[in-house]
Amino acid sequence: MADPSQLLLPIASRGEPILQQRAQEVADPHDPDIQTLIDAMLATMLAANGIGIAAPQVFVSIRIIIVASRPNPRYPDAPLMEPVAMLNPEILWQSADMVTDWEGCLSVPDARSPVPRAAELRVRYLTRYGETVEANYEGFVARIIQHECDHLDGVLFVERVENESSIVSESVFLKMTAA
Ligand code: K3U
Ligand code: ZN
Repeated sequence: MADPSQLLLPIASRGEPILQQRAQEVADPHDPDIQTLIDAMLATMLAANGIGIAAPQVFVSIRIIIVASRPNPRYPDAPLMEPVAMLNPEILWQSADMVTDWEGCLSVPDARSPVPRAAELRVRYLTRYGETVEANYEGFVARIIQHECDHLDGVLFVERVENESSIVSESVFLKMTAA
């Protein structure tokens, strides 16, 4: 078995041009390079304590995201799910109903902000095995999907905030959200 530490990839930080570009479609999910990339994205996300990741964040401009909700202090009721790799995800529908809640990003260290997102959505994607899936999501998982799909279109969460002054450091975020 490969050493998992060999799969860790560098994470692009805000300012890298790749984070501002539209990523290309995956042509062939069965390509061994695509399978290796998915495994490396998963290992990198877990090592960074993330709950999602998009390929441009690891310097690959291709349309793959991983969504991996789990309960956490800010979202204790978030569903625990096996990480799902979504290839060429398309948001087919999203609710007009918006919810504003806190987000962070592995590519924007030490920044948190409330971000308005659609409460529900329907997404179509290819699995890593090449099967087409359509599914509805709501709440925190819908938020992660929108955040990660934005990365595929070169958009960071800080560009979605309603008021720049609402962007705060991790330490201020922890104080503001302490019970
Ligand atoms: O905000 C983060 C977090 C981690 C564990 C529990 C709760 C929150 C870390 S940042 C994160 O995981 C991003 C992943 C990124 F940067 F690759 F896109 C995903 C995300 C976090 C919060 C809201 C929406 C999306
Ligand atoms: Zn992000």
